[in-house]
Amino acid sequence: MKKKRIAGIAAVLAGLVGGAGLAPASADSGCANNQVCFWTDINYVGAKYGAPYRNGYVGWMNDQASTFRIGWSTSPYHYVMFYEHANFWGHRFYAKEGQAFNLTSLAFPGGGSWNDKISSHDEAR
Ligand SMILES: [Ca+2]
Repeated sequence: MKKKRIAGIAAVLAGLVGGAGLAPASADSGCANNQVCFWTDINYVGAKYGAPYRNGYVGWMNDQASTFRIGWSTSPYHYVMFYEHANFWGHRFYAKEGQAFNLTSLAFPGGGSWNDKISSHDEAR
């Protein structure tokens, strides 16, 4: 029951920020300019979340992201720094516009992967 409710909220939010609507998740692997996009499962599957490069808290996507893609930048900032905790704190890594990763493939300091860990992200040069 709880799972169902969360999925419903996710779909509404995805529609608001990314225009994802109710299209099949696997058909929506893109990310708009100046946005960072996350999916709850690897390979762009599951619920999608999008936000501007600078985002102090990823909201309902907190500790749930398994894939990300960085949309192209139209500002002087062409990189995104991802953080373990909210408000740009904790372990971090950066990636460039246009890049996409399965977070299960990205090593986390001290062991494991970055899967289900990202809580905030910020623009960088
Ligand atoms: Ca986290």
